[in-house]
Amino acid sequence: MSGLFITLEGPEGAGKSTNREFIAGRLREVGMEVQLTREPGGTPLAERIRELLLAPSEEPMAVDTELLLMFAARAQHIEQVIRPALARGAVVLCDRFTDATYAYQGGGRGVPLARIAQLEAFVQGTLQPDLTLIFDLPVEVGLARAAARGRLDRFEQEARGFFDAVRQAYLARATANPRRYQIIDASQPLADVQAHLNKALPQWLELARG
Ligand code: T5A
Repeated sequence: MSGLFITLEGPEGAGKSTNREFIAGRLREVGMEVQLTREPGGTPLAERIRELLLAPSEEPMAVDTELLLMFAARAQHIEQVIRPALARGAVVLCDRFTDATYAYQGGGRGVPLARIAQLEAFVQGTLQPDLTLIFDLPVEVGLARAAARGRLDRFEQEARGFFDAVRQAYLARATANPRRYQIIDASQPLADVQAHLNKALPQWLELARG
């Protein structure tokens, strides 16, 4: 594979979607082909799985069901979108990927990390992001931003402690592998976040290309 696989991560309302567009713009300006995508989702079938995952429902979703649906959607997304885009040399810019599973299902729901690692190996083989940007901010700031948009999805309805655990899980992964992760202070005004991205992006891309 000759492309570059970049993932955007972080707790709720961190600004991933907003900054995904910004980063895509910068990369296209320098002539790169960018495949914008997201998880759960990214293909019509995976987007249907996303709907199942996010819709509030009277029947509680078992933790293992949630975990397996995340990886089912991911398997479809990898085969239909991610691998073909990387094979043609594109930059894949993906809003959430397996780090979110470690953070939400691992940190938030308490799924043993070894179980997630088994599914990760099964579904991804050796596929891993080259660069992961973690948009980090205090939980209450992110939840306020998400709430300002209106109706909350199934995850956004979780208790505060869940999101604290999600945030800590992301930070622990970044600390354990500083080469792949860059942490961005997403509590700053958007203009400051984007000025930082603009400045640091060329250097991060160079690092990611190894
Ligand atoms: N999930 C996902 C799992 O549990 N396991 C997994 O394996 C995967 C892949 C859906 C959910 O699925 C879970 C995690 C999620 O709960 P999602 O829809 O991608 O995933 O996640 P959300 O976090 O819900 O997406 P959001 O849209 O809420 O967050 P974003 O994309 O980080 O934030 P964004 O860009 O939409 O911004 C939110 C608001 O804040 C404003 C924006 O204008 C927008 O209104 N904003 C700022 N305001 C002030 N200052 C800034 N710096 C701002 N940046 C953005």
